[in-house]
Amino acid sequence: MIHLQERRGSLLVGLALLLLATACGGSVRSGSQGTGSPAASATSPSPIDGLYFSGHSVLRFQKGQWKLVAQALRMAGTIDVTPGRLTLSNQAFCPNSAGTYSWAESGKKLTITSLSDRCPGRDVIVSGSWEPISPLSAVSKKGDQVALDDLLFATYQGERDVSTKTGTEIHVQVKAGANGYSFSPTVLVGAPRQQLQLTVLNPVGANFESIFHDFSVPAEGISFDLLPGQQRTVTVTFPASGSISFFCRYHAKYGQAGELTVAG
Ligand SMILES: [Cu+2]
Repeated sequence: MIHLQERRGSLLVGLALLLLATACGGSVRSGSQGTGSPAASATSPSPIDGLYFSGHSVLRFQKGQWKLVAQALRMAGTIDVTPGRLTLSNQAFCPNSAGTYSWAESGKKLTITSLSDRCPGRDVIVSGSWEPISPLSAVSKKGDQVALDDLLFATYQGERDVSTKTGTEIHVQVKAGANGYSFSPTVLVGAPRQQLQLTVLNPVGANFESIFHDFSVPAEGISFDLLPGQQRTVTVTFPASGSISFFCRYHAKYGQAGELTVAG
């Protein structure tokens, strides 16, 4: 179920991460990066505005802004789009290094090709074929690959309203078949600032592959491994509004991610 293309994508992303870290003279941070200072004109929609998925990364163009999430790497800045030409600029890592690309649409597929980019490694991640991906929504179905609020991607396995509960259980699992890596459920819906005793279980049995996983909530400093059959209970706190993501740090690149979200 781990396709060759996914492995190649992971290697490319890893290489780009290394290049970017080297260029910046520091480590690659997992936190959200600034979006720079958008120009006054950088607020209008472009013909390629939308959410795209490469198989390992999610890219969003929206009203003059771009944001790309590839595993732990988050990049964002402003875009200028003209027919066939795309310019990325004002990225926090590379504030003075614009990248110029050509773009073409075929059906719903967007192909981006690097022409010139002085930000080392960025062209490796941005260039290629991008398919549309839907954001997580009320119409998401089990098995769908969806983009979470923070642009991690996840294989959706349902949501659970825990707003009146003190605790619940979630599985970090690999089921046989395509898109087998997931959390079940993928979304926990709670009340603002609610605390929840969350038991994370790595299930074993005929329907699951027995491998070890991790449970990470970077926003809350949580990260621990789980051997097959092991479980651990941890207190998580819902945000005041919106969502925070959790994922398995080993398999987020295969869609093993989810979110704690506050309704409304
Ligand atoms: Cu995992």
